[in-house]
Amino acid sequence: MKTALVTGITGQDGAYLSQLLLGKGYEVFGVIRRSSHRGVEDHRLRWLGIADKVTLLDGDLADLSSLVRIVKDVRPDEVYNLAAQSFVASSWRQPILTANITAVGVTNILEAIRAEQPEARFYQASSSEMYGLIQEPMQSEATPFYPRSPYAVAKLYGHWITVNYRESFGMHASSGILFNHESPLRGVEFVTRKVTDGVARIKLGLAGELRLGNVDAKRDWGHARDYVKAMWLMLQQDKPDDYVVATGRTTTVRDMCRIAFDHAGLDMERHLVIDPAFYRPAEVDVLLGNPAKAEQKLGWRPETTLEQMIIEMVDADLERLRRTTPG
Ligand code: NDP
Ligand code: GDR
Repeated sequence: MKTALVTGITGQDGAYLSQLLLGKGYEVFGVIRRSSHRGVEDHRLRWLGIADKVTLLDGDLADLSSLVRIVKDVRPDEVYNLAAQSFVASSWRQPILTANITAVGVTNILEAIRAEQPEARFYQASSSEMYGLIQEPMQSEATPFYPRSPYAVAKLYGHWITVNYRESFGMHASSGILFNHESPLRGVEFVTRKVTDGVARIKLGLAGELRLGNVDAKRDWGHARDYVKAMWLMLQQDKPDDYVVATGRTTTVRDMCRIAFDHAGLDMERHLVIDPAFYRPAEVDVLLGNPAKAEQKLGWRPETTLEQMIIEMVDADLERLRRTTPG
């Protein structure tokens, strides 16, 4: 039986990845912060019915000693580093925390592996946000980076330290440059889930409007359930490498939003309010990934369309609100 260690196991990707690994017969361990409210924070694992099938261990990406102890105890075959301060908008308000976790935290987990289990295979959750002010219409592994937020700057450090440990120490360290991926387990602060939750609330008479920022921004959106498969595939390769994971289709926030309103039978123009409070100090206007390398080398392909995903998310939010709203 193979053993996997997942940081960020209480997040969206951590939950889907754990489900995938358990299905493949792995023993799964996760790092959980003391500050996480376990009952609440493991709700994603419960939602997938796997909360009692994984082992959660106290640790923090900012605390090297906790990571050394965990790697020593677990002796993982594979380590997936998904933990981060992952919300771009918060990174301007908490730039130093973002750097400590999303950037330096990557070196902490790499050092723990190097010290205790150097043969473990390592996955780093890199991001399309690293492209930022891109110069090319489609971004691939060869596209230069130009980060536009403290989050993206921190992810760029995490990306390059992963490449550096691979080249310096011969570690099996791979980096997935993942474009936006969503699901019913997405945090409600991110735009797709904010939209599907908001549309469900309007449909049920719990809210009258949905306030968004820049609806002209374009993103390449896929489903998290599909994207965690690419993470696993990267660690099954003989050689570590970096891969773009994307759908190859980009859509405005406005058009994504329209899918949700249409599915609920609501008129978007009556409920959508543009609120400058949600504008960012610097924006990434458009992202569009070229997943050709992942398709050729990993045999990976996205399986869910944007329409299918948004409909799944609206239905899940309707179901959740009907269940939890009194009366
Ligand atoms: P989430 O925000 O849903 O999850 C983040 C996880 O990190 C949570 O489990 C959180 O724990 C944990 N975490 C935060 N700070 C610490 C810390 N100091 N020590 C230990 N754990 C910590 O993110 P996603 O699942 O969406 O994303 C997973 C990774 O992929 C992130 O690194 C993200 O930046 C990156 N990424 C995501 C993309 C996407 O579209 N989803 C695209 C590209 C990259 P807690 O529950 O305690 O808050
Ligand atoms: P992003 O995701 O910043 O791309 O980072 P998010 O869903 O937050 O924003 C996407 C785009 O929508 C615009 N937008 C709004 N965003 C939010 N959150 N709320 C709003 O009200 C709103 N209105 C418009 C944003 O300006 C932006 O252009 C996500 C995270 O998961 C990162 O961790 C990950 O690395 C990247 O995706 C790839």
